[in-house]
Amino acid sequence: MRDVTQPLLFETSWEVANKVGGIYTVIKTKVPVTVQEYGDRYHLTGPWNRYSAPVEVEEIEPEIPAIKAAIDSMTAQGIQVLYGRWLIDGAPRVILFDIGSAAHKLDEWKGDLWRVAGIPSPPHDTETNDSIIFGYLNAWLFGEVAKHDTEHAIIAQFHEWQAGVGAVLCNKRKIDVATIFTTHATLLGRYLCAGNVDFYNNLKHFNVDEEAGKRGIYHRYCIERAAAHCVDVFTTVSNITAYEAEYLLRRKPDGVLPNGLNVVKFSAMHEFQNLHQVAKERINHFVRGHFYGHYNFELENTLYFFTAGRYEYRNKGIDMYIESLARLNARLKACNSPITVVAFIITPAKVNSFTVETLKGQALIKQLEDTVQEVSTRVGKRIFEMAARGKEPQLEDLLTEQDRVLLKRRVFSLKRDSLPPIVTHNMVSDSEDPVLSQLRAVHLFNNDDDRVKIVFHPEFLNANNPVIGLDYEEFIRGTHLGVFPSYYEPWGYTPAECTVMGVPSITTNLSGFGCFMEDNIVNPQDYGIYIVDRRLKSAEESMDQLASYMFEFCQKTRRQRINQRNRTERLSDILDWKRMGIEYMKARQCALRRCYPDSFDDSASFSPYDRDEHLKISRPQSIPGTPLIGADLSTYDLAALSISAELPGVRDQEDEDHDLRPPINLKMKTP
Ligand code: U2F
Ligand code: UDP
Ligand code: G6P
Repeated sequence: MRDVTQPLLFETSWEVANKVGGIYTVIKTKVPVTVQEYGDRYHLTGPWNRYSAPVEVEEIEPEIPAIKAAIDSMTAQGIQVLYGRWLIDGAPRVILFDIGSAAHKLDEWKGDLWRVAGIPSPPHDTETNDSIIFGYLNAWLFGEVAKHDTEHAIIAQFHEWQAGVGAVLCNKRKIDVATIFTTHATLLGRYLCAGNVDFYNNLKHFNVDEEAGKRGIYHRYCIERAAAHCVDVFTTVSNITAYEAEYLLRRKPDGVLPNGLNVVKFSAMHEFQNLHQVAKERINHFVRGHFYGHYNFELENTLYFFTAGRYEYRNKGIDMYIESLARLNARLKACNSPITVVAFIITPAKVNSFTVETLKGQALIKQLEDTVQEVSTRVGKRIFEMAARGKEPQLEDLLTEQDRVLLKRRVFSLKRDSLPPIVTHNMVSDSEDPVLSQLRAVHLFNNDDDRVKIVFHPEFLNANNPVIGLDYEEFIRGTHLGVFPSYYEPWGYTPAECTVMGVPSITTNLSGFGCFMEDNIVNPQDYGIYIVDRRLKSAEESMDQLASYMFEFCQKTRRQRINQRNRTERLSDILDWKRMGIEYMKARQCALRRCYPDSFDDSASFSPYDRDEHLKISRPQSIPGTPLIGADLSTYDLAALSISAELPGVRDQEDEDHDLRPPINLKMKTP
């Protein structure tokens, strides 16, 4: 009987040491807590990306005999395998396969996949071909490990359909491993939502095979669905995706594994506020250059909003963001607001390069800055010289004629006939681009009297960028509000990332993150998490709600914004893997019990997903009026009043009133 107390753990994904998308963030940030639990018994398997592996992975010799034997047997048959440490926090061991080195097996494996699982594979879908090879290599590895190590229990967790073939084969070949399949979205969900489909209302009625076929993804869909059905434990990243998977993949997930983050806490509590100020100054610098000639607004009264993510125009809610910005613009104008909003859209589109106008703006502002620097140095010297001679400096003595001319020239060069550009790059298809088309339709052109200005940066940010020279993380810190009104979003890292950096954000009740916050906090809005209702409201009403949230945010004083950032940042703990990782532990336990029932006494009755209690985070103590106000006291279990050090709700120095009561969490009575 295998030892279930010291299992070996394998996690398999196309994004191990290979950045493609959000799953890379999931796996990479989760490593430290998993290594802490499993140590050397933890391995990740992925594709050997020859381009990134040299910087991501340090090659070492495998120490566990069964793993060494498994790799040796594969390399003996010509498969190239890299065994090493992934150079990230936690330094986990990785096993990377060179997919090309097994390409000669592709046809044989495709035939086999059809025979054993009835999964077809058309000839020219490279991504699917790679997934098939990857799946067969994983199954090969696990089969060998299970053969050479009969002492330990083995768990294999597969992420997303690209790793699905391995899960199917473990089942078909009856390899003695406990299996988990975790999907981070469903293929059909993503495709259906991107089209103009009323997805959530029709979820129960789609003819899934037909819809997959119409979109040319039937074979991929087969892999995803087979994987979901072949494993001991099937999971997704949020309740909303679990609901979707139940209908589209026809298996109700056993559990939900929400995505966490590796939260870095500063020892000085207000360090993140200081970082906001520093990063905002850098954005200010960009804005002065970008809006040259029309820079008629006060940066002290300017707020930075942004949306970011992959360019899925409808799924990410960029359409709703733009429409609501137009409404916000109208409202701010109507009330003569002193506030200007600069709204950024950061999403990679097909581009050629920065526009000349964009580069020119930054160059001009730099020139002006240099000139002012030179002139002020000279002025300083003159003041000093005069003062040293006992003469009180007079204003008119300070600027020479030459300085005046120089400054005049610089100021003159800042005049321009055109409006400040909307987009920073030359787009490959300017006239058809959905963002640009909609901005034109709603007339957001960066006119002087517009209170909402737009900057569309159709490329992800990085610090070497000559225009906004900031990393994405630094950029987020400098902004005031992240806006992510997604229609299809299994989790949504972007608002979660804002939260841990203390930046308030707007999300929706169609995103995994939004639902998670709604589930865990009594009133998320108090903590700077605004949730737009896209489920029960019409699109029109949702846009109005979004515009109202943004408008309300514009009414806040600086002090209120600082206060709100503190509250937002306090939510970090609930997004930390130290807490979120617990759901992964439950899934593994469940898989072990289902795979090796004889090793457990209580397997039949055990269910890790029975939650006996569900604590919500109460309203912040600084909100006048605790959750008791207006609440029906009879629904609370007052005997269970508990003081918690772990959950937020803790007051902060910056909070406006000076109520120093400890945080109280009310447990709901079980009905
Ligand atoms: C789901 O997201 P996915 O991983 O399926 O989304 P992808 O299209 O694969 O990846 C988006 C990622 O691409 C990255 C960026 C994102 O993490 O960091 N990226 C980049 O860094 N640079 C580029 O030039 C292009 C892309 C799901 F839809 C989400 O809701 C979940 O949060 C996620 C994780 O569970 O899985
Ligand atoms: N992101 C980035 N650079 C940018 C903008 C976004 O690296 O300039 C990243 C961001 O940090 C986040 C990811 O893109 O991790 C988006 O993930 P999300 O879960 O929101 O959506 P997904 O793209 O995975 O569907
Ligand atoms: C941080 C800094 C403060 C600064 C404030 C600006 O809190 O620590 O010094 O005044 O940010 O906030 P704002 O919301 O106006 O960017």
